[in-house]
Amino acid sequence: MTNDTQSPEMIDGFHLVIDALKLNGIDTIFGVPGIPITDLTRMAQAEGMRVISFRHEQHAGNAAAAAGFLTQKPGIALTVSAPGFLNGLTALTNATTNCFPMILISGSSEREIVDLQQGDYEEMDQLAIAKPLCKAAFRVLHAEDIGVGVARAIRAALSGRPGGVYLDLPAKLFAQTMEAGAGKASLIKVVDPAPRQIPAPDSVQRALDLLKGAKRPLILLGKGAAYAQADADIRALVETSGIPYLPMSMAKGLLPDTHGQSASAARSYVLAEADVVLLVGARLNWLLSHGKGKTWGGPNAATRQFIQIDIAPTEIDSNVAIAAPLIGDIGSCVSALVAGMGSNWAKPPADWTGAIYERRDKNLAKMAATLALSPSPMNFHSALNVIRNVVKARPDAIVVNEGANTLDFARSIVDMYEPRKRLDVGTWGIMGIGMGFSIAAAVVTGKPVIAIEGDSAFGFSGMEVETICRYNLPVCVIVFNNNGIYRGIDVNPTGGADVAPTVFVKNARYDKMMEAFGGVGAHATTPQELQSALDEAIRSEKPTLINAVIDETAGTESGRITSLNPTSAAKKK
Ligand code: ADP
Ligand code: TPW
Ligand code: MG
Repeated sequence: MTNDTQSPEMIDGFHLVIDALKLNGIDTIFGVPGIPITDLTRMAQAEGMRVISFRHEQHAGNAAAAAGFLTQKPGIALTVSAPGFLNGLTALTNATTNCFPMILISGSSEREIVDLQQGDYEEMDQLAIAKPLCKAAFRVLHAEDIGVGVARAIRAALSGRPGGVYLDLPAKLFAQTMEAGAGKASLIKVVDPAPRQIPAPDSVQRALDLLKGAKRPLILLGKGAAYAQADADIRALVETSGIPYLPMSMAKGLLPDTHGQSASAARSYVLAEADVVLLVGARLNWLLSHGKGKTWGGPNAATRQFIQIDIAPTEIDSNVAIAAPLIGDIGSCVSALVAGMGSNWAKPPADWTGAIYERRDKNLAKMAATLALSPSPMNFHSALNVIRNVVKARPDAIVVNEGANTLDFARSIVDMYEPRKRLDVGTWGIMGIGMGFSIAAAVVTGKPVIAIEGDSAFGFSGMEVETICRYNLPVCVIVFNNNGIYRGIDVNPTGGADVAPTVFVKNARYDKMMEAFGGVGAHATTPQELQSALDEAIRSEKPTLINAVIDETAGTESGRITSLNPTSAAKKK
């Protein structure tokens, strides 16, 4: 005999967080357990969420960011207080820099103790630290506010320019209880978190007028265009206008890199020569030489005009004057342009397109000749040629790419055929995204992942190969092993026992790391060996790491951005 039926059913903070996420269609958490969120990970799994546990929070954070980019839903990273939070913060800030939506949920210590700085377990004023480093930051103190907190975090991450949001959940919150019915009623299902933003008609007309008068127009597609999932509109824009286009690295594949209007292999020519440039979800930051200087020289340097499509109005004029800003979401802006072009839009002058495609085809022929060579040891080209062919045969595979030479060569050699299949170092050129991005790509798409990793780059997240094995993910990591950062040949000028700062242990066997956790390791010294190991990885979908031995002399300092290294003007006497 009990009176249970009379006592109201209760719900705790743990379950309110889980229910709030689930209510909003969020089904995966990337994190590292510990006080105070261990039970949150257990309960989330028990409630049917996918909980992917990492070895370090930075990689969980990177996974959340990549999941956000791929799905247009904020990826969720979950960390413990102070050190776990800080470990995740780099990823949150990187996501914000890349305009990827994610939410870093971190447990935190007791406010009363933290604020009086009385030395709590893992004490830190996390909200204050996160605030300047992400798009928005919130803290929830009462169980009945969890619904609002999660809703605000989702809306902040997704609306306007997407970005990273910090959600601070103090330990005490999880244990709080409230009546279950009231708890359920307090949750919010976010309606239309990324509303369409229709561009003003006069801004569309201004852009069309400018394009119409162009003699040497160019379209530049950025990763904002890839994120927007307006693939058909973008294709229509390119093909209706007939304008040559250049994809930024993560916009590769929006149209296949083999598309007739691609100007990728004539990049320096088109940037220097274009008279009207239409930017679609691409910022004029360092990756585009700030829209000025030698890269953008040529005869039209003084008169070149830019049209910029972006959802963030304050992006406009950030580096150079934008003659025709088009503010809105990419789908709405691009479809408005296409509608305005009508059915008999005049294609750009043939002397312009002809000159581009002639240069491009010449450069592609030159590259084909280089790719056909098979030097021993392998160089970047001969190894990447293998991957290039595999991706051509499996265009649905996702390519993750980091390093310096390994990044720059892969970006230009490995053609992409489908949208959002390439994930890389992004706006910061950050090392360490490799395994986190790979894990997220495999988890959210179920497709095979090929991670093309410099040996240094791989080291930043290498321990996560255990995570890849634990979840049996179809990830094939290819370490471009040239014994170091950029090259393996630097020597200590003093003749001392320490090696030079840029070189690693010679002839390291990264493949053994994967074998240690039950995955497949392969050691490849020729394109044939690389080919058969990669083919087998794609076929079997088993976690695989291929140690690809690359000529240690083949790379250059900082890959293609050597010029960003400061050089001293001081003369040695
Ligand atoms: P890339 O590095 O490829 O050049 P950036 O990250 O510099 O690209 O630029 C992406 C831009 O896309 C950002 O300015 C961002 O505000 C914008 N953006 C992101 N999503 C959308 C969207 N749905 N509609 C319009 N602009 C968007
Ligand atoms: C978080 C600086 C840029 S590229 C790179 C480093 C350390 C590694 C290049 O060597 P790798 O590639 O990967 O072996 P390769 O083919 O040229 O030999 N810390 C962070 N981010 C960056 N960008 C760096 C350091 C860097
Ligand atoms: Mg290297």
